[in-house]
Amino acid sequence: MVGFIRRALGEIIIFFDWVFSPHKVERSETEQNQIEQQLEALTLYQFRGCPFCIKVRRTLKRLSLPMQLKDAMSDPEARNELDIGGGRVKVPCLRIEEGNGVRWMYESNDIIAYLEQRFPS
Ligand SMILES: N[C@@H](CCC(=O)N[C@@H](CS)C(=O)NCC(=O)O)C(=O)O
Repeated sequence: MVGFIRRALGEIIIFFDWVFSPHKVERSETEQNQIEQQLEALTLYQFRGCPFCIKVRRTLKRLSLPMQLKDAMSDPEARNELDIGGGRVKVPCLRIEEGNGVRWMYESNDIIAYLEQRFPS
């Protein structure tokens, strides 16, 4: 029953997210291509109906960041990667490949602050 209510709420939030979709930042083609190259080092682990994940996905949309998304609810491989790599199955989590390793960033507000600072609008 709790699961059903949670899923229903998730669908309602997804609907409102779709209705009130954020405006996208516009960049020159060159600038956008450079950003998309940098995005190859980033992956967002998330659940479709999780409100914190929807908040981060809205930021991705607003900042025009077509990042790879992995659904850690429906994709067992993604769930396992998150569990082993990040240390727990909690979403959203941003996987950041850096020069000397991989960083797993939890907490939607931290992820949003990181994206806004790295890809300013
Ligand atoms: N404060 C966290 C909350 C994230 C959160 O509660 N996510 C839920 C899904 S909506 C989750 O992953 N729960 C599993 C857990 O906490 O182990 C954020 O803002 O990212």
